[in-house]
Amino acid sequence: MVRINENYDKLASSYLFPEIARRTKNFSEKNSGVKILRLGIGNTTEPLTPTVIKGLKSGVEKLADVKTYTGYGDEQGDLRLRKAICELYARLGVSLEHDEVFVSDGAKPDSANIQSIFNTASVIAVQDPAYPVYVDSNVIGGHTGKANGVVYEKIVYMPCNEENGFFPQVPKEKVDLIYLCSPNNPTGAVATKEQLKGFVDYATKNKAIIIFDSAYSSYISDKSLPKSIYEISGAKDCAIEINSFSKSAGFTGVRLGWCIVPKNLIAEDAPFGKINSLWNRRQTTMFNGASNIAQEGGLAALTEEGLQENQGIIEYYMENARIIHSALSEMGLKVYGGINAPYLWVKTPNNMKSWEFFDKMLSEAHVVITPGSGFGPSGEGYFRVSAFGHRENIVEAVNNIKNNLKI
Ligand code: PL4
Repeated sequence: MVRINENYDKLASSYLFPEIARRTKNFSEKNSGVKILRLGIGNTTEPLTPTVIKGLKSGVEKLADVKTYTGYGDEQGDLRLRKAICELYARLGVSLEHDEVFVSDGAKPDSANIQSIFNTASVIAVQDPAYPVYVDSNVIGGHTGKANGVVYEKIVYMPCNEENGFFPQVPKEKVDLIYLCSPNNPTGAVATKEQLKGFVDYATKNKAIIIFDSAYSSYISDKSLPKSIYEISGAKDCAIEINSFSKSAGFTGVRLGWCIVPKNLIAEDAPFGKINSLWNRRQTTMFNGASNIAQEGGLAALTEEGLQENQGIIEYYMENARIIHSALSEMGLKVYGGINAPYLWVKTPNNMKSWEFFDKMLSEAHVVITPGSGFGPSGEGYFRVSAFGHRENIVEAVNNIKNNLKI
């Protein structure tokens, strides 16, 4: 008799974002005609830039001609794109080889799948709060024990709170796989070089590996802050980095990302090159390469013109962040993030529970936010506001909050 993967039954709750969608739909059905403004999911709204559109179109046109048509490409990605990604890192002073770059269909699948190349006995550490994919994928992959209330056995939660500026201390115990995200979803905090160095030193000492999610690195404007963990010396020996075109170039629907797996990485039973070859084996077996059209768009996004145009869109979203930041602060709320990141992390008024506040915000201001507790136990009592959105919707949402939210 066939049996299911019982790890799915360990999952403590439904995936955060569909749950938000379910509650919003429910409200909408009961309040027809009410305009709902969505600052919940971090979803891009502004059109792709002319250079990117030109790149995508050239990808389509190549497919229309027998001389330039391509079918399956390399599972690891188009060599031109892998080299362009290496050049992007070279601007940060980071030297990578193209076979350390794996092009993918986004940071979410990579951050969910990467656990599969590590032993199920590995002890996982996550920032708390964190993008829920890290925890849920490890639950499904059998790396955790069962849920104990809102936490899972065998996961080490590294609290990120006001006291530590929303960046954790290195774990006291020995852990094997450490997920870090900077700029952080959901808190908007950005790790300094010194903070990352602490984790690189810990990983080196404990033969641990850091999974560094830098999906929002292009939102860092403070030049002293690292955009890649490889800016820290020693990181190529102990860190995998995941990034994406979703937030840097508006590819949330186009789908394109990458994962850097340095050959230098080692594990207890994996000498030089082995972890890189395991990820290569995983990808060649379970992934058939990113869309060739999307990759032409990605190549265009990484040209000088593409980068410059997208910088304009990033600044547009960051102006949204400033508008939200100043409005919520003026209301007396405690607002964090939103300076080098497109998310604002806000303390709920009167210590309200996150989901309770979600319902209040929706019913009084008709604005969808993301409840902090959906990102982990330390997120309780906070909510996240996304700065992605058309300016007029952001302004309308902020006015609704100022005029109608009773706090
Ligand atoms: C909604 C830290 C958003 N349905 O688009 P990708 O796959 O290249 O990147 C996904 C991703 C990866 N890493 C981090 C992220 O924050 C995200 C996107 N997160 C959010 O609102 O938190 C979109 C979420 C999507 C989901 O379920 O993940």
